[in-house]
This record gives sequence, C-alpha cells and structure tokens, in this order.
Amino acid sequence: MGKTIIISNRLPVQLQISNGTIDAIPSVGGLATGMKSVHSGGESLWVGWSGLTDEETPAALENEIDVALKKHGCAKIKLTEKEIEGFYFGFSNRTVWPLFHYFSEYTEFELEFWNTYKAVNQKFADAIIEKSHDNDTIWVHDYQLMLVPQMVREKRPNTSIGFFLHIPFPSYEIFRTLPWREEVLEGLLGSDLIGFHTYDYERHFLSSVRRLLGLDVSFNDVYLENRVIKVDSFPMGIDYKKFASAAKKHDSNGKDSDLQIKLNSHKQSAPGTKLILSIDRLDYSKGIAKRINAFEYFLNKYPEYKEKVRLIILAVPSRSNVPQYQLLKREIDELVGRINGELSTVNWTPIWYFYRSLPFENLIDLYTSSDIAWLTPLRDGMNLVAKEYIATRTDKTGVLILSEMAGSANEMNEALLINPNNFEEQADTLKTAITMPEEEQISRNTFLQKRLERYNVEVWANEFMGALNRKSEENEPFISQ
Ligand code: GDG
Repeated sequence: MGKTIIISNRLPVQLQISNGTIDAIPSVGGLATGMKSVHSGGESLWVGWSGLTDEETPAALENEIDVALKKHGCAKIKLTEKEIEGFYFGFSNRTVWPLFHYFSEYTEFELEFWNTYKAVNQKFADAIIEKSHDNDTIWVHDYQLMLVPQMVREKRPNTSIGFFLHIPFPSYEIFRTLPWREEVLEGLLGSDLIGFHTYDYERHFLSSVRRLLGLDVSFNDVYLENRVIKVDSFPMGIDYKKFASAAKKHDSNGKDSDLQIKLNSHKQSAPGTKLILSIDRLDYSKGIAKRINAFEYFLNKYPEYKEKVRLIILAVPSRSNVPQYQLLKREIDELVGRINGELSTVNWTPIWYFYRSLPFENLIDLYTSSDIAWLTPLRDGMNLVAKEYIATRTDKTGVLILSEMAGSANEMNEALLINPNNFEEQADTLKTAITMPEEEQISRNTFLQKRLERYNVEVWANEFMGALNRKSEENEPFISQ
C-alpha cells in the first residue's frame, strides 16, 4: 500500500514572508477546514499552490519555503501571475464557478482562460506524476482541477485516482452551454471514483455524461472500454468534536475576547434581544445582498421586532480581483449603510457588519452567542457553516434557518428550510425562529447534533477512500488484461 496524495488548488497553509522569515498560516475555507483532520492524521502528501506567485517568491528563499511546507506534509506547485490570472481568476472563477452555481449571466467563455486552465492542470498533473508511484492513491479536489484525473491517468494507467467536487454539478441544460463541455467530462472520467455532495449533483453529472459523450451509464457506473467508473454522493461533514469542544471550553474558561465582551454587553443592555448570525465568504452565490433586503422586509412586515433583533453579518473577503465580487462588495456596503442609516435609533443598530476573516475563537464566540443562524445561499455545494453552528450549541438551543439551495439542507431537515428568493416566507420564518419555544429548539437540535456527530469529516474522508480502494480493486482485472 502506497501513500495518499491529496491535490487541491490551494495548500492548507498560507505562506507569509517578512524580514526573511517564513510563516505558514492555516487557510480559511471549506476544504482546508474539512480535510485538516485527515491530512494531519496519516502518511500523506498534499500538493497545491502556496498562494505566492513566482514573482512574489524571493529566489533566495525557495529552499526555505520547501522546508517550511514539508513540515506540514505539503509540496508546492509554482505558478506565475499570468497563470493565476487565467486559470484561477479566469476559467475557475469567471467561467466554472458562476456556471456551476447557475449564474449564467456572470459566466464568461474566454478561449484564453480555457487554454491557461488546461496548461495549469497539466502542470499539476506533471507534478503528481513525478511525486507518485503506481501503488499510491491520488485524491484530486474540486473545480479548479477537473482535467487532472485524465492527465495523470495517461501516464499512470494503474494508479488509483479519486475526484471530489465541492461545488454543485449543474443540470445538463446549464452544463451543455460550456464550449469545452466534452473535455471537462473526459478529464473527470480519468478517475476511478467521482464524488459529489448530493445525489442530485451525481444525477446531473451522469445525465451529462450520457447525453454529451453517449457513454453507457448503469445506476451509478459509467462504462468505458477498459474501465468502469463509479459515481457516488458523499455529503461532507465537519470536525464535530473540534467545534463542540471549543464551544464547551468557551463556556467554562471565563476569559472573554473583546468580541465576546461586546456580545455580552449587548445582551445585558438589551435583555431579550435576539442575535441573528450569518457567516459566508463574500460571494454572490451566498445570497448576502438578498438576505439584507429580506431583513429589511421582515422589519417592515413585523415592526414590533425593531430594537428587538440584530443581524450580524460576517463576510469573509474572497476573490476580490474578480469584478463581480467588487460590485457585490459595493452593493453590500451600500445596503448596510442605507438600512442602518434609516432604521438605527440611539439604542439600536439593526446590522453589525464585519468584512474580514476572524480567528477561530471569535467564530466560536459568534456561533455560541447567536440565537439564530440565518444562511441563505442561492446555490451552495454543501455549506459547512450550517453544520458548525449546530455543533457549537452545547445546551442544544438555537435555531437554524437554512436555504433549500444548500447541499446541507438534504441532511438537515430539522432546520427551518426556506427559499432564499421568497421574502414573505423568510419574514414569517424569522418570526417563527424568534418565538420558537426552547423545548422545540432542543428537540430539533438533538437530532441534528446526533447526525452531525456520526457523519463527521473523518467518516466522510474514510468513506470516500474506502470506496476508492474498492473501485480500484474491481478495475484491476481490466488493467491486467
Ligand atoms: C466550498 C463550497 C462546501 C468562514 N469564515 C471564517 C471561517 N470560516 C470557515 C467556516 C467554514 C468555512 O470557512 C466555509 O465553508 P462553507 O462550506 O460554508 O463555504 P465555502 O468556503 O464556499 O466552501 C461549499 C465547501 O467548499 C466544502 O466542500 O460546503 O458549498 O462552496 O468551515 O468555519 N473560519 C475562520 N474565520 C472566519 O472568519 N477561522
């Protein structure tokens, strides 16, 4: 049995160079957070981009950087500014991301983006071919690297390759609009196992494979001439223990952060006021601007809740080089400014808005202090924040309002599920959440917590790896023929 090689666009650490010294700082984001426990647990190598372009990397520090990364079980792919522009900000985030999240109007089909995406995928594939042996297991992550499985397969026909997509796979009617749709499907089919968060994404993928490539598909198997590829759903979990025990420690240690002091003083000065929390990367797929509009709608429909509720928005900066994200940032700034300007009183600001990434401890402060979590993505592969909020509710109180368009809604039926485009429904649901009796909150969260604890991120990774190993064994007879 060889080693496991994890491959993703970004490494799970971020390099910072100051005064000739190098710091490796853990990254924010679903994948980094989710895979951490898997990567630190066993014998594995994580290959990805370090976050610094070639132009930003001092040649004299190349070796030190490699040593610093090696300590974290990581190896870097070198990318130039131009490559990042076309591959990451271009094809990944101006073509695939909007298209796969059903934002066709934001999707750009640029040949140059596509050519750079292909070239960079080849770079990743070449690095893996160089660092791996035939008996290693390769796990490729996400939409930036959809061509890698096929590229690796060409040189290493016997290696076990798995691919997991962290974002939705769209319906055939959307996917077919991509000019390079066949190449993307063929790239993915280089894998032995292709995983999605939900059964719907899996079905959409199989439908595209059948209709665009004309391949035989039976249940969740795709038949090629010499291989059978398994397609399945693996809903990603969280590191439940980490969040639950951080919340327990937080309740008992008595040392409050500045943010916690502020949250406590809010509770003391306005007893009975409900805190409503939302946490997302600043991304149009997360429905932040619509949520703010829906909050205003709620306050107009139920004015008795003015001064009785406060919405906390934590928007984490993301992809600020992409024009659509800059526009969204401006829209949110203006909306928050206008609503706070119009509705604030001497004692009350309706919205607290943070545009930054907060340390983990502050995230726990927010989760544990908020009576309601309100997450309204217009499309979301999974949404881990919903799961993390529930995991931190040590006394089992708290209400989760969650968009039906998040993959996690499939497993979180006890949450209050809403359509993020329906303001009427959201206003009524906010009222239901605010007035929900404690016993009902506890009963709903008891079910949710049990499920999240059982299907944690370790189980997710093990189930994927187990299925990949079984699939590769099944494919062996084909290979030796
Ligand atoms: C993609 C898919 C899918 C957020 N703010 C801070 C912070 N976070 C952490 C959260 C959570 C993660 O970032 C966000 O994960 P999500 O799942 O909500 O969203 P994406 O980043 O869009 O992730 C998504 C995911 O991949 C996994 O497959 O669920 O659908 O879009 O873990 O805790 N962490 C810290 N400070 C912050 O300010 N420390």
